[in-house]
Amino acid sequence: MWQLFQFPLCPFSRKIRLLLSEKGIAFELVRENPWEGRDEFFVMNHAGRVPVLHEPGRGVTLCDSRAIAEYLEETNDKNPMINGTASNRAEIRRLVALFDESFFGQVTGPLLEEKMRKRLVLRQSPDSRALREAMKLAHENLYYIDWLVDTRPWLGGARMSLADLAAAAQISVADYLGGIDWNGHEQAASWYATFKSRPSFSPLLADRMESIYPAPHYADLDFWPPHEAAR
Ligand SMILES: N[C@@H](CCC(=O)N[C@@H](CS)C(=O)NCC(=O)O)C(=O)O
Repeated sequence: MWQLFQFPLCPFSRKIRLLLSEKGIAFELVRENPWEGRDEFFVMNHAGRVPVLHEPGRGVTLCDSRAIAEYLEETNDKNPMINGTASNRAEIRRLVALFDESFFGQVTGPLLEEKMRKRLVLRQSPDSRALREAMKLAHENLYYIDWLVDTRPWLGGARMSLADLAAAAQISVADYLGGIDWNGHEQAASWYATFKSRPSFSPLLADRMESIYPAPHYADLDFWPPHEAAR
């Protein structure tokens, strides 16, 4: 069986978890904290990063979430996630790059640094200015998702695709860390609510990172519209 080396708040690993589930591919999670720099892990992935997808029986080791996603698409026909015409597929890949690079660089990465790495690894307090900046940039990214949802059924086009999985993976981590304010983002929130209720998503919502507690609405399927009491 496939083994996915990951830790609960890694958005790139979450994207692969969603993809494996949507494709109905069996896998087990193996906990890896890349910051511990385990020698055996560096042998698997010279970059020392998760996710790594490993099949011990066949001796296959795949590194980097985009390489892994392409491999799974090429080797499994069920539920294609880089789908449609060549232009559609280019659009899906553009959005995956946008969420993996810009959203991660502006929002998820800084939130993980301030709220997870500083706490668990560096034993430092978060920098409130960096947190405010990440939340401000989260709003700007959510405005773009609002626009995408207004113009097409799914983020990448007519069908659900890897673009949705990449976006939902990043947002779910940012949301866990309290970095998402859904107010003013009705379209993005309704897209995320639909996504949140998919069976592939429930293991992510149940997952917890030790010592780091999720925002109160994180696992709530009815988080939108906000309840009266929470307004
Ligand atoms: N481009 C890589 C990024 C993976 C990545 O940045 N993983 C982070 C955790 S979310 C990591 O392992 N960081 C450890 C490090 O950079 O040393 C991918 O898509 O897989």
